[in-house]
Amino acid sequence: RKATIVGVPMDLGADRRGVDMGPSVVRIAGLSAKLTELGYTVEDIGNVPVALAEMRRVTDTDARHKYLSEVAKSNEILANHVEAILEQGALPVVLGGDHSIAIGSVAGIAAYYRRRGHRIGIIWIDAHADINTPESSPSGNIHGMPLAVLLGYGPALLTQIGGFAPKVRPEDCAIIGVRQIDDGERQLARQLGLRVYTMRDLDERGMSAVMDEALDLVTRHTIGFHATFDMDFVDPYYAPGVGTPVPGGGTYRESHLAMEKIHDSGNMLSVEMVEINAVLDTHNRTGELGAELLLSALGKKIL
Ligand code: DIR
Ligand code: MN
Ligand code: MN
Ligand code: MN
Repeated sequence: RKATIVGVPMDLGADRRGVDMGPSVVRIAGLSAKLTELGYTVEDIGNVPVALAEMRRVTDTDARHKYLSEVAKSNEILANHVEAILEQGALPVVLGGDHSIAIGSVAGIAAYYRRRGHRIGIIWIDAHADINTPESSPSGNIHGMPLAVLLGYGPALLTQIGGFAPKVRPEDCAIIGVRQIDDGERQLARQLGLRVYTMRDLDERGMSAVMDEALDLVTRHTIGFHATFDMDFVDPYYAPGVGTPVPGGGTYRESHLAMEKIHDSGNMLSVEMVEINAVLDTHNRTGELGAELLLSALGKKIL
């Protein structure tokens, strides 16, 4: 088993700075060594280049999609890396950065499998639905838009990365943990018939049953799925280091269970950890949790 780590120090997709240190804090938590212990042959290819907000001479060109060209550029590079990792027979482990980087990760995975005649699915674990468009977004932050982009909605500069759109079909996606959603997102989710499992679903049915259903859904018509984990899914009590904390989130144990079930499904094609904000963390608590959760998704077991 080969796993290749790629970091994306991206914080242009969100308002609060500090998620650009996400790749570092997960590395510092010992991800690579722990994966080796698990039996993986690990390679770390470093970070994708990302522009700094401070590099901009002109102030924002369009407040509806802030830093669009910079976000697009890094995601194109990321997509190429992820595709190359798959071509080498390794499992991509992507470290964010804000959630806008899912655009590049999924573009790479979708391109690789599309060439081989397969559809891919997505398991999206998040307090938010991330299906805003520049028109519906109250913030103009691209980290609130990546799932819409992957479904084919949004600026062509993003939807057309890799030269094709959409990257996924709504019926092949499941969002888990939602507790904050904007009006436009609610509308689009309804219109597309997207499977959105809210915190209420988790409360009433439990993480285990919800994951069973979600995993079945995203693998029904696909070769497998990309797992993307926004750290703000986890309750701020366990994960204080996130840019947009929302109360009432998943527990430490629910979070691990989700990742363990993702592993046990045997259909995970790639995995991604995003939105860890080092500046807002207490010591490296959230960074360490990020590394641990990735390890669960990659097969770490108690027994
Ligand atoms: C909000 C927040 N829906 C937005 N989104 C966040 O700005 O579009 N996503 N925080 O992780
Ligand atoms: Mn997100
Ligand atoms: Mn979120
Ligand atoms: Mn986000």
